[in-house]
Amino acid sequence: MALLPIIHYPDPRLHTKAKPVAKVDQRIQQLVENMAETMYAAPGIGLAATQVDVHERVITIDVSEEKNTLLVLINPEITARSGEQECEEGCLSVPGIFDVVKRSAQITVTALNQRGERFEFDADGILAVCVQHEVDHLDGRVFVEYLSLLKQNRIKTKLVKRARVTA
Ligand code: K1U
Ligand code: ZN
Repeated sequence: MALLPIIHYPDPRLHTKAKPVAKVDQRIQQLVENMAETMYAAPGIGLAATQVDVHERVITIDVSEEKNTLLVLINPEITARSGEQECEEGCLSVPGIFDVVKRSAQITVTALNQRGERFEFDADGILAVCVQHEVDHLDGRVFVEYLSLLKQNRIKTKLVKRARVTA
């Protein structure tokens, strides 16, 4: 297992649209293991492959208190949405920035698991928020893009300055 470096906003690689996984093989299983280790170490409740500069449609999520319920989504599709909810979000690619985003309240998701088997589930609450946030990453979208342009520019300036100081 290995910890993977996480790309930080405003790195343009975060805007790459990830390609579907053609085959869930040993390489993808290794990627899933490394992503899970990276997510737990961060710590985070989700991670999309885009954030570790792998542009394939793979997500890891664990919203459990005990951090013992890993959810792996390969080629996820949100097939139904209803309602609205507002939730404060953070992002491992936008460290130290938290803001409220409006998203669907209930979703239905279909995906492959780490064995390549298709499954479907309904989600609400923080799980629904996290799935939508991570699928956005696979589509090259970062949560700050839901905020005003003024806020986006302030966040960009702050993170670029911080990156210069820590370089
Ligand atoms: O995709 C990511 O960058 C991970 C992100 C997921 C997320 C958080 C909140 C709302 C929507 C999506 C994070 O995990 S940020 C860190 C975080 O929220 C957290 C970390 C430790 C414990 C609890 C939460
Ligand atoms: Zn994120």
